[in-house]
Amino acid sequence: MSGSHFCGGSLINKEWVVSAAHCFSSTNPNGLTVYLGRQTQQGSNPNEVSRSLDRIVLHPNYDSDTSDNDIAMLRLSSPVQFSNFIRPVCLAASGSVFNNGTDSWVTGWGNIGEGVALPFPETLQEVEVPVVGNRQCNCLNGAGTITENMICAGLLAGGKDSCQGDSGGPMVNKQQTVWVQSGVVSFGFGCARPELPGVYSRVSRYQSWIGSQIQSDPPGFVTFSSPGADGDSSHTCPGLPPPPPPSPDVTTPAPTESPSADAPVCGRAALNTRPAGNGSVVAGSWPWMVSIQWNGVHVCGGSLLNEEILLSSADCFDSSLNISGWTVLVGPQPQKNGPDAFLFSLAVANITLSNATSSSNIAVLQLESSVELSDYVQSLCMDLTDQRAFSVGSTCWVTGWGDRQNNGDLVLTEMETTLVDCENAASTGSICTTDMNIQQGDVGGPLVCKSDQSWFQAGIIMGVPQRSLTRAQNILTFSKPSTFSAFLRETVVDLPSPLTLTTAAPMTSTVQTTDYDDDIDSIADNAPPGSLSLSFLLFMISAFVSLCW
Ligand code: 4AZ
Repeated sequence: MSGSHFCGGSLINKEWVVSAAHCFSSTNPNGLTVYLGRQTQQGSNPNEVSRSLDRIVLHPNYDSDTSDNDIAMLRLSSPVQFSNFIRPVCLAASGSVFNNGTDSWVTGWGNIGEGVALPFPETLQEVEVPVVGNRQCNCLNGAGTITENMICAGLLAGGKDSCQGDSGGPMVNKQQTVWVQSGVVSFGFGCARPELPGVYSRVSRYQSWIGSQIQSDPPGFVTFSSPGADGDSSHTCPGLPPPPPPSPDVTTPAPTESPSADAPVCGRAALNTRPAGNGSVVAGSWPWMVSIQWNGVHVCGGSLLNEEILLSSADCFDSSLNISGWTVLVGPQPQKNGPDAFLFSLAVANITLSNATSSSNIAVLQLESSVELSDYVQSLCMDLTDQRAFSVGSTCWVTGWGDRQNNGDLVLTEMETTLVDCENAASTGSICTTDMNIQQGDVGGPLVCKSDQSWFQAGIIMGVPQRSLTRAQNILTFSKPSTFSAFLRETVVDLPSPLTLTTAAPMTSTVQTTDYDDDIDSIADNAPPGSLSLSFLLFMISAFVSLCW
């Protein structure tokens, strides 16, 4: 800003930079410049490119009092060309694990000691620091200061740290040949003091948010996995609840266990033991299914997208009805009836309908409060970019409370089906299956398919199918969630990610080791003064990467 460095940042694709929210006093991008390929703040930088900004996006839940969610995204005024000096970093995917002691590197142009500016010519500094587990970091910094959205690093002896002016810059960890960003420099009590590790925003918590801001050229998300058990889980501290009892067998964690503190993930159905026959359902098989009820009577199905938002069909909702009459029942217990048939009943805070003109519409319901995720309550994954490409011949499932000889009882049933060609030029945005007995009570519910261990919503039941008298075999048509991707990204900001290895877009199929053509850009951010007193997944990398290093 005005020719002065104020914060760091990291390039994540050709036009987006990640930085810290506290670096920006407003979202006005005017007057800021980002420098890429820069080494020194003074003198010449032959490999440098600069860009102005056209957008600053602060995390919607950034809390300047607690520094929770201290992350921002900056969109460059135009894309930069990559070079040997300018290249995007990979980002830690949701579900990444950084055990206590994980080797990390932080870079920046901040102070080299408390109140000690980086001397001329202000060359970029690097420091190597180990991760300090969240329990221990909370203990050291004061119980309650470190949230799940933060990750700490530093030496107990002090002497190495980030500092004022380093804010917004990256903390990275090398996994095989790939550098993965785990943190964004956020805060600390002083710099490099003994027993006060630096605090970073935990990048893996923001995969959905970051993805939701970027329309094309997705950044490279990579799951970082620390080997072995995390020593931090047994760290004891007076102000903290006691650590959980040790797992009976660390080599085979129970399948019901959450993968890491970086969850939630979507599409997990730990109790779904396919294959099973068509018919009534075992509890927990379809943990995202919700029953949407008007005055206590089931009207439509729906699918949970996160702890407080669900998806259904707009056909289920009439704007003349008072919202207080709707309830959503979550956590179906199919073998039970009556009041015990669901784990939770929640009121509806908001119903938002999409406004597509070329197709029927979907409804997004916001619940009055969040539900607690468990084996019986999970969110379903959404493939908003059609990257999963569920192909003709795949086996998928429809679940719902349609009346299929249930004598009026509310029974969740499941129907296996096969994806078929839609056979209709007007079917873009649709996905089709062989015939099933879909009833009014099923409308709003999902067509689900499994991909890479996770369940995805491949289609939405928009209405009761019209029976064709001219065809021997009916083909059922469902709307694809991707048809409504813009609407869903806007109304459901936090879409959890599947527990897979990466979500990077397949751009090229091999790791590039040769030079790229150049491209550049620059970044700037404004923050409090700071600086560094710095002193097996390879196969998937080859499958997905070219994009980050
Ligand atoms: C700062 O003021 C700052 N030791 C950044 C990082 C750290 C301390 C202060 C971590 O921007």
